[in-house]
Amino acid sequence: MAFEYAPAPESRAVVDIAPSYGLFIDGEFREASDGKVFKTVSPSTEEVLSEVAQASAEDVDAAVKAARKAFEKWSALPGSERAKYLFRIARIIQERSRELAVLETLDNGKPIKETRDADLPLVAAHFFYYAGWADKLEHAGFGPNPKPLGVAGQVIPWNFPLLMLAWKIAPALAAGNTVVLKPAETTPLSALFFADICRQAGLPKGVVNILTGDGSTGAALVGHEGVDKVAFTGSTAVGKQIARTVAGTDKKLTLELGGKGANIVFDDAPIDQAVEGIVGGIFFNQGQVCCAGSRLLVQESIQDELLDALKRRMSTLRVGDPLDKNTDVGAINSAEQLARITELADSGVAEGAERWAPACELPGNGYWFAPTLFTNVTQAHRIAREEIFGPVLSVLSFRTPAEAVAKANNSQYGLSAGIWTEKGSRMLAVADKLRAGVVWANTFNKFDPTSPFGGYKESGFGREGGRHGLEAYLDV
Ligand code: TAP
Repeated sequence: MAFEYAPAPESRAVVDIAPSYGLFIDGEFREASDGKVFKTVSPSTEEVLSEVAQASAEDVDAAVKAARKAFEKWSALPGSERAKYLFRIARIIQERSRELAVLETLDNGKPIKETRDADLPLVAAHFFYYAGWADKLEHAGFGPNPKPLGVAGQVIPWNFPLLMLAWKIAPALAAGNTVVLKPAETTPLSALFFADICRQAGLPKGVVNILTGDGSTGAALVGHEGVDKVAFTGSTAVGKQIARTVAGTDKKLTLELGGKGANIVFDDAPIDQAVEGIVGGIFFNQGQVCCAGSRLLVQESIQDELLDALKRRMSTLRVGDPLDKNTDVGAINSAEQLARITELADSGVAEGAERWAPACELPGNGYWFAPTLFTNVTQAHRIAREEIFGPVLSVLSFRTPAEAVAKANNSQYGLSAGIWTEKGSRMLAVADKLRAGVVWANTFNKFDPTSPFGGYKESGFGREGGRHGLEAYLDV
């Protein structure tokens, strides 16, 4: 199994995809204990990319045991030695970023422009950043002698497969933990490629284990008694289930869940800049972003002008082949996700909102949804309350800053928000009142490994990124 050479069609000749992949346990690729496999398809063509092992509870046990064994030596290494491995991994990611970008685009459906210019540089940056912390943990503000927790069980979603892996694995290893990670069922390939990078970097066996599988694999991992720390990113429903599993044990838990971010545009905002921010906020990664700016709150006096400009800009978005460097909006990750988006968008029409989308031809095969805008939206509408996780923007208006804050905070979620205004004082005053873990001002969807990320309310708890991100992996 593993990364044997497989001839690839011209369009994706940059990366070799083997016909089948095993689980990465204790530094080796191996078949699932019961021989089960599943297929991973390209959401833009529905072509089967590869067949991947489906980890059983027995495999989870083997991976956790391998991680436990590796923990003894890994945690005892001087931080400066762990840093060397992380720096090496970061450099290999940079060297192989073309392959990784194409692989991620094939398996996820997101535009190559994004994997190349956003995902991959951020992935490498996270490993570089946490490599820098590995020998400075006693200066991180958590006391003189912070200790790693042990084995981290990590479950990640499909929207940023490799970036979510980096958010989870880089701080865990820097802090001296070992890892068992389960990627999402629809996007297993870049995590397996990463396993190969771990081997290339000479990372000791068992420090990183990758288990492909479905929700049952995730549940077995989270519930395994040998896991000391659970880190989960995904839906609020599964997050709640995991919190129940972990309750009453001594496992440490961080949850990064859904969102319904408000992007607030005041009447003094630079309109063109705001339009770019709104488009990036909701159409980046087809809107399949937990911190997407999926609710546009616009001050009433500029609503018509802003919506005209926004519709003009949306009409220029290129939807289609994600491997085409000019594509702005790629494929939806799966048929299931497309069905969820379609159902919620239809509910918007049924509840009386007005739907608009630019004329655009969608490819025949694959899973596609045109960039869509809803006006006449009320706060009671499902499209204003529920996370759509797709390229669908709900527009609401407000008259005063107080009304904007009240509407922005009227959500079960509290992950992200954006403010567009020329006034610095208004930026600070509004940001202070927003119950959102991240507030961007005159920009949106900007990420940096040095800054903590996480939510309030049903968006979860704990912070990833920055110095705060270390705390989740240390006994402090
Ligand atoms: P989830 O079901 O939450 O999937 C996230 C991860 O958890 C995947 O690896 C999944 O495995 C795994 N998982 C599923 N059930 C589990 C369980 N009982 N115990 C442990 N792990 C489990 O998300 P989804 O179904 O892909 O998407 C559903 C909705 O969640 C989306 O429409 C979106 O609203 C939201 N979502 C939010 C985020 C973020 S970043 N906040 C990310 C993805 C999705 P499988 O992939 O094999 O099912």
